[in-house]
Amino acid sequence: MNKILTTFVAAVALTTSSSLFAQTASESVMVHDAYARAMPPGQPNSGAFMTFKNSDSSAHAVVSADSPVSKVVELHTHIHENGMMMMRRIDQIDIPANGETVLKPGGLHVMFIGLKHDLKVGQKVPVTLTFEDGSKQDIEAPVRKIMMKMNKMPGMKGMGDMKMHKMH
Ligand SMILES: [Cu+2]
Repeated sequence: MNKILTTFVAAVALTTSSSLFAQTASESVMVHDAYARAMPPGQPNSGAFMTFKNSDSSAHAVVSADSPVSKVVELHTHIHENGMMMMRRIDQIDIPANGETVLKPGGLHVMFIGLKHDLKVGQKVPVTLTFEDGSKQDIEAPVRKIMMKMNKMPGMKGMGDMKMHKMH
């Protein structure tokens, strides 16, 4: 019995000290420069942006995001279609091996749909990211004002929808 225990302890020590054992995706991916977009009062939707840095020799992916700030949270990208810029829901955001993926306005983003309250500068939006292996990472995205040349993007469909859904 004692010998079995000793062997077990030795095996655990070996396992934890061995770099051969793969880390979870959430341990391999660092999240930098997270921020959420401040929106005028009454806007139902917003988004968060950040940079994922993967220190692993395997690719990883964020497969979902959650936040108490809105009813629904989705992973989105922007696509150009017939000269229009439109948002599309995607199943996952890939982060290449030893590489990075940047979420930014006009590109990949975490979409908050049905905000439960206005996002004001200075607030912090908690976001839980779930990776492809089921591991999770909690981050906080400070709310920032983002200047976008919306008037120069006539086909910014998502933004048009946001205005139509004004609540007051
Ligand atoms: Cu979106």
